[in-house]
Amino acid sequence: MASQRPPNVVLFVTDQWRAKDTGYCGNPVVQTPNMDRLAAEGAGFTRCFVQNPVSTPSRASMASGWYCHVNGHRTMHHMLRAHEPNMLRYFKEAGYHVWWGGKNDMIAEEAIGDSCHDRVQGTGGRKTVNEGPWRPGDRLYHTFLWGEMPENFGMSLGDDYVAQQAVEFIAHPSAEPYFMLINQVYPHPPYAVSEPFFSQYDRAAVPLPVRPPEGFAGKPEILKLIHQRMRMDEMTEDELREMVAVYYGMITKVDRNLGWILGALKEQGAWEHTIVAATSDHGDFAGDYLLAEKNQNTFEDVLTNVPFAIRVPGCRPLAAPSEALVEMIDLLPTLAEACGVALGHTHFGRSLLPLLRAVPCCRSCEGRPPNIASTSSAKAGPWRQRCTPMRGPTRGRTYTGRGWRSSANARKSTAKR
Ligand SMILES: [Ca+2]
Repeated sequence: MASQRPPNVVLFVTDQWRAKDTGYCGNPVVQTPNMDRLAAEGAGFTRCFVQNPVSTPSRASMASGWYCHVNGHRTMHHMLRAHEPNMLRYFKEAGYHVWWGGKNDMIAEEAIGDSCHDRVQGTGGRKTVNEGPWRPGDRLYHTFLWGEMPENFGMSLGDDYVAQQAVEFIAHPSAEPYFMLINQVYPHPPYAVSEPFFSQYDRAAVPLPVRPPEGFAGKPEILKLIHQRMRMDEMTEDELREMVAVYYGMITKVDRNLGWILGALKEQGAWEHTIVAATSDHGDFAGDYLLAEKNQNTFEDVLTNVPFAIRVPGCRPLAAPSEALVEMIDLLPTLAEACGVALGHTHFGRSLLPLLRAVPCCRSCEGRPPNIASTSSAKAGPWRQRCTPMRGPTRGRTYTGRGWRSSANARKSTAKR
């Protein structure tokens, strides 16, 4: 019956966009009208944290609901394999048409065929490598600050191609409900963007990056060493502002592409039966602590706190952005619950639907503000101890790392490790 048709899902994932440089999170300078609109029409979270500051561990966690250490997804080289659970395959096996555009960094080659129907990758334009203005030995060579690029800049063209292909699919969708993963590379460094985004921001109006503590006291030694190698302390104030302004331009460009997707869903009449979520796999230093890019296993907030907005049809918009602590591993159980997709493995995320529906998330929350959640992160807020975590499925098969078991035994086994 048509009324029982599950909603479509559109998941828009950028690369290296941090929460502090998002309009709805309170940044008064950067222009992110489409992310802000999604947050206003649904829910925007200001304290969403990813599980790792680099792509593959973060994306593997997003797709599996596992923390990085659960099954060895700690580095860029260990993607989700065929015997491991992943978000795309769950939806495919549930009858969804799965469209996946853009970069991977998530699912091993052996499992891609089982995880999607359509695989669209960005093409065209010049290649990124060696397009920068600096050569080895130049003072700014390691800073990733490239500045203005031509319109046919490869990274930029690839994003646009994927977003336009997504728009095309939305205009000519599958007969089945669809699940779209739209990956974008921006605002991943190099800090490089074409007009009009390059000149969009007044260099005098963007904030100066946060300075590191004296001697990097209290910070991992590796950050100080990377800082020295990047020669970031040789950058002038004008160059640091230039880095921020270009990074903002890249953010506004990828937000423009999100706008294409939101517009297509509304134009095609799909808005009211499509869940839309937009986020990033991790953040970026963008000059903070006199660092650029990101670094594995350094958990600064600028790297782990990402924008996250989601709209679920039928849920009323939140009155304001939510300060609830949420994690990227919460995405899988949220989408699964909203779409009636059963998850058959032990995972560590928690559905956000109670927050989106503005109802108490557990008995302990009764009478509390509805946008307060509990999670297991060190960033837990004041309500952490008040909420009883309701993690993972309590029935069906459970994945233990050694295979599938019935849930009761498996949960006991997992707990011992
Ligand atoms: Ca990334």
